[in-house]
Amino acid sequence: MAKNNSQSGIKERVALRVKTPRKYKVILLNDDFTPMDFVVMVLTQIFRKNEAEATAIMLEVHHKGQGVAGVYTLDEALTRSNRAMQWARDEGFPLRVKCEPE
Ligand code: TYC
Repeated sequence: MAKNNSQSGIKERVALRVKTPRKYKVILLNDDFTPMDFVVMVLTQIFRKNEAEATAIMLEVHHKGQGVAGVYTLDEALTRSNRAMQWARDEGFPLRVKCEPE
């Protein structure tokens, strides 16, 4: 494939991407209102963590401001973060979740 920009090599990166789809981190953000046990439930039920992993991630978010709930394809990352935020909204909690490339 011809290269149209020798500085960035965009075409080479596009070609690689076809073989290795980009993964996305789902990141939980801290707030002062969402209960700790609810965040642990989100991590166990939506992000399939065990109780110990979920508690460790929740505490990391609580103490450091954010933490990674999991790494997924874009579709999986968006679906899980939307489910987490919708569940929180349904319960009246302001939990925020963001997705970013790994
Ligand atoms: N800071 C919250 C509290 O003290 C707990 C919390 C943890 C909230 C993680 C959001 O993503 C979060 N109840």
